[in-house]
Amino acid sequence: MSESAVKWPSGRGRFVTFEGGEGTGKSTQIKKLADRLKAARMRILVTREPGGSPGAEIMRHLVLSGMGKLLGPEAETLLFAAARDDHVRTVIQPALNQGTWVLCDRFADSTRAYQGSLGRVPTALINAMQRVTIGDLKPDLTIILDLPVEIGLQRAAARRGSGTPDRFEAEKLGFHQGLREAYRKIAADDPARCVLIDANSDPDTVAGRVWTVLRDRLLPTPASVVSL
Ligand code: Z5A
Repeated sequence: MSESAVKWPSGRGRFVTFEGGEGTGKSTQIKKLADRLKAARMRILVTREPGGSPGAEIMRHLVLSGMGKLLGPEAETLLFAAARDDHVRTVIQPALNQGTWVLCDRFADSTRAYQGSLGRVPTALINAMQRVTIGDLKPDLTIILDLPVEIGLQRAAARRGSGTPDRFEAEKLGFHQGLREAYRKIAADDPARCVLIDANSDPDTVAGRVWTVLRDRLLPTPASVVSL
């Protein structure tokens, strides 16, 4: 089924998040998906976390520079939460209400994986902050890109060139292996929302896998498809 043959759902937009470890190809895949959806005349907003709104971009600078780490894991988690609160209220929710589909590079699962599983911030605190920042908002679909850690780190290093690794890229190999496991567990625990996708192929092959999942999960059943 090509996108030109799809009867697009109307009403509230759909919220799709992309998650995964370093260099798994989230930004690359979001761009490919956005281009494909825009070509089908869908209204699409591409955004990212931390960041995505003017206030949250300030927080992004703080946490990625490593300044948040100095405050300790709980306070660093609060910075991510404050950024998310602004992003959801000022950007994501208004777009969804207007019928725009939102594709977001990282969201609340990143806090569970990085600060929860790896940073050992208690789940109760993460849950409490999630209630405050996103309330009932839940992604309609979360694509989790899965890739052997060494390959992801090689890709991230090649992209960075001679630049300095950010606060998370600089963590040791064991951290990134733990991250991969944390994401696999998130996918296994919530199969209604999350799909784990093998990202160890060329970008177009991975994009094909992403498209198949989105089509099967979020587009109308074949009975309502318009044949052109
Ligand atoms: N963080 C957190 O701790 N808690 C939170 O709640 C949130 C975030 C929301 C944000 O970093 C950091 O914040 C993040 C977690 C933490 N950790 N770090 N670092 P960021 O926004 O600067 O970066 P990122 O989200 O981590 O992205 P990334 O992992 O660096 O990259 P990516 O988006 O997954 O990959 P990419 O940019 O699309 O591709 C990387 C390179 O590989 C690039 O040169 C591509 O051309 C290449 N590429 C992509 N796909 C392929 C394939 N299929 N084959 C070969 N090469 C490829």
